Amino acid sequence: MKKITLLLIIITATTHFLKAEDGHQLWLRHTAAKQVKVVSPRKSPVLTIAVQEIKNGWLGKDGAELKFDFVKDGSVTDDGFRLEGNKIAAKTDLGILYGSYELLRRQYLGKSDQNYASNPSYSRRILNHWDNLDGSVERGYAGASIFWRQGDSSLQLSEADIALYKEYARANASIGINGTVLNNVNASAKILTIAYLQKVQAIATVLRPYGLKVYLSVNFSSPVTVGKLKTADPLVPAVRHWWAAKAKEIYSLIPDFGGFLVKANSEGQPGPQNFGRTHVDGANMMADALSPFGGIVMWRAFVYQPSNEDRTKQAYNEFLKFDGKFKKNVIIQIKNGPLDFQPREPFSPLFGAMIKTPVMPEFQITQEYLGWSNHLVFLSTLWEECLQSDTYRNGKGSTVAACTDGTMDKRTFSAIAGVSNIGLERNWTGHIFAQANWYAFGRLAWDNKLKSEDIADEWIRQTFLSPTEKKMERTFVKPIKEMMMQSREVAVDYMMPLGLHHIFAEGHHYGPAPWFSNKAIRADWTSVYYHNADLLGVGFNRSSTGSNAVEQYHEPLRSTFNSLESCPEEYLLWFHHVPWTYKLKNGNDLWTALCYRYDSGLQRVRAFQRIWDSTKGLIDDERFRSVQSKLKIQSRDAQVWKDACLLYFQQFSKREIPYDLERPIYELDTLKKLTKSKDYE
Ligand code: BDP
Repeated sequence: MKKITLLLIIITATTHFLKAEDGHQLWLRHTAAKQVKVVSPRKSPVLTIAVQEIKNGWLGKDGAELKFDFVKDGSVTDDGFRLEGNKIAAKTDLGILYGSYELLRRQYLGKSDQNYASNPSYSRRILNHWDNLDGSVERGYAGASIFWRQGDSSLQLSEADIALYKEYARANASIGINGTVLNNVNASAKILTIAYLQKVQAIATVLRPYGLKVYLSVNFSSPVTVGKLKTADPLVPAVRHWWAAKAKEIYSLIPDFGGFLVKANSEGQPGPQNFGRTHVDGANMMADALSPFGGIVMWRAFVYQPSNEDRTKQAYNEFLKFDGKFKKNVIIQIKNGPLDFQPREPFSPLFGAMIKTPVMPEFQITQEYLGWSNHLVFLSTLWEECLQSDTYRNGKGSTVAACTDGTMDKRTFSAIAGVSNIGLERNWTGHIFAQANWYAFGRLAWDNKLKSEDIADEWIRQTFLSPTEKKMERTFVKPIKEMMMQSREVAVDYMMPLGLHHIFAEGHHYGPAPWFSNKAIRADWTSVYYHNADLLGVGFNRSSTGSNAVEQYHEPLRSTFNSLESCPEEYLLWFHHVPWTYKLKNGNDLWTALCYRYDSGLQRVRAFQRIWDSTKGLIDDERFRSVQSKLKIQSRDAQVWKDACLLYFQQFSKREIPYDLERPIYELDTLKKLTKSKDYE
């Protein structure tokens, strides 16, 4: 009998250990907490969570007393907080909760300073789930939707759902995310039917104590599809009335509902232009419906114009003319670059152009164009690069961060969105290192001045090390941090160096297809449209002699980008069609430089493999092996990228790949046959 019990204990302990290392715990590892007494002057569901978190994770003095203190002074704004010795001071309950997570983080990381204050950069820090109501996730690489996996068949939350949503909400709260859009921007109108709204209400109830507000993507045709009206024309009174009544219904179910996210007149989605109306007419109609309840409209700038105009100029052309015409509760949601979440783009000029209308950045956390959940790419550096780009809107220092977080215009209403990479996979994001991108988005949304290196450092320690661990500094933290910090640049090198963009395979966007062209579809959905390779050179001429996209940037950027000599090399082929023989700063001509970049990208992924293998035994085997096998895929893919792009462009440059570089190992014809994403498996 005794033996059996012992065996059971061992089995339970082992399975618990294994489960504990499958990545599900993210950056929130269980710790052996010390004793602490928490004193709160009031009670609320949010504060109950804060107390519990502190008790479960306290690593400060054993037997200490920690106080929550509600303050009114101006140093704390919004849901910000101040840590002072054994006190967390904040204005709101959520401020206390965010302060609690920060305090625990600092204890875990062994940061000894007693005083620390922090206020959020953006008032709304929102995840966008591109989750469809049938349970699939558009551009999702980590399994089915956590919200809609059963489709229509069950709109009730199970116990397992509730448990998962709590974990999800907790993870978000721990990094300051305070909103979530539960469905895809390519929205099904069904989301506004009562059966679905009741499910949204149930989800909102679970998320609320963690400070997470729910928002919905809505389909512009909903009044017709769901409401059985004859039109969705935003200026028709019956349509306006329908939206107002719908908003009222939503708020009766979810009093703190956040608002709508709208993709209109883009990629087949309906919008006001279907009725001869403008984006202003459409957005303002919804804004009127939501404003009595405090809701907002996030109207996306990702639109196309029905013209042959350079694709990257269209959002600016479409929206700038409406600056100042939107209602107060409308915010324009702009992707970081003017095209579409490419490995590298210059920032969207719209950030520095809209002056009277609030604008918000949209980042893509899910790696649609960056190797899905197979490639290790730390995106924080990409977002930091965008946020710190100077638009020169009001002269030097008008960064994208300052144009969007309200500081430049003294606005209190500001927002930032990240397209989620979360799915039902046990480790949430498919790749263990993709968790770092969820983490980094939250941290940057909270504080848009944080440095990616610090974010990586925090994430590594919380994800892989035990509290205040110091032994693995040289063997693990340093090399892994370096690898993360290089990873985006490495991906740019093996995919699209020197400003190349959108030379992906059609549709799935996983592998390379610079040869892709198709007269039957929009030219700006093909690769050849973007690289324009010919016998003279390669690149898109967006200078004043070409599409003149440079004119959308303020001086001195306009001139800097416009001239081949001053254009930063990382954007060279974005703004210029450059001769193969053109000499770059290091003396190499363009063709030679491209060859070295592609090769260096590949060689550095191989180096990542060596770095990772050298950490064997330092962390749990399960996560070690999972990352190890993903790196093998990344290494194979980088070879495919290098060979495909160099062999393809070589047909135009008519030059040899420098002989000191490793030779291609694939035939171009073989690579051209890889058309579906599963061909890469
Ligand atoms: C593109 C994606 C597509 C999205 C679209 C968008 O390929 O799946 O629906 O962006 O953001 O990048 O609306």
